[in-house]
Amino acid sequence: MKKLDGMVLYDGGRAPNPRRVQIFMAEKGLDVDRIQVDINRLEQRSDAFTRINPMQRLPVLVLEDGTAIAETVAICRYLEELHPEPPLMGVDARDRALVEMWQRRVEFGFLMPVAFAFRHEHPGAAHLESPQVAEWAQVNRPRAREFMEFLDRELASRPFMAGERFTIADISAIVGYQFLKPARIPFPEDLVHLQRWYGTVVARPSVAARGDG
Ligand SMILES: N[C@@H](CCC(=O)N[C@@H](CS)C(=O)NCC(=O)O)C(=O)O
Repeated sequence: MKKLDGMVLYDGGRAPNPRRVQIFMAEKGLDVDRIQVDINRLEQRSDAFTRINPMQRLPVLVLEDGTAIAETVAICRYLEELHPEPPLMGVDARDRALVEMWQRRVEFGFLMPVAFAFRHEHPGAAHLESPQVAEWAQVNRPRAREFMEFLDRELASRPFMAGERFTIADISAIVGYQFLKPARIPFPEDLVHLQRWYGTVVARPSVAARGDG
């Protein structure tokens, strides 16, 4: 593990976006000092944290000069530029565009509907999402399922979301997949290509990595 000096990651345990950065860093063999922010106790809404990220969301990477980088993909982009190996965001102009395309498709087409299904109906998310609109959760469950069917068709002809190589698009899809249960969306056991993909990626040591010790 290579330790990133002078930076602090405000981490959020097992929540999906903090998990994306945890997996991304583990894939690159990077470690960093972390401060755990307890989302369930709404520590992200404290005055102290709001000064770091006015959006009150995690994760956030704070650099030595005090610059606060929020937004998961922005953090990953920064780390990718500092530590390009192994590449997780593409290797040339064409590949970077395709990885970005799939990362965005997965984030907006899969991760978001799964998150909406959780946040708008799960009693454990009531303190995070106010008001909770149960109908919005119900609208998003079939959308998540339809997107998984789309991914299943795509994965019939390639091993990973964006092609032949594991990338950030797979990381976003993994956290979405692992959030199906709390979102009360059935596992897509009938989607054989998606299941094959998941069986491969879940075996990667990075997926078991935790940022909270
Ligand atoms: N667009 C942001 C979203 C970050 C986000 O929503 N993080 C969640 C944890 S997965 C959070 O901090 N939730 C706190 C809250 O809802 O109050 C990103 O990509 O990092």
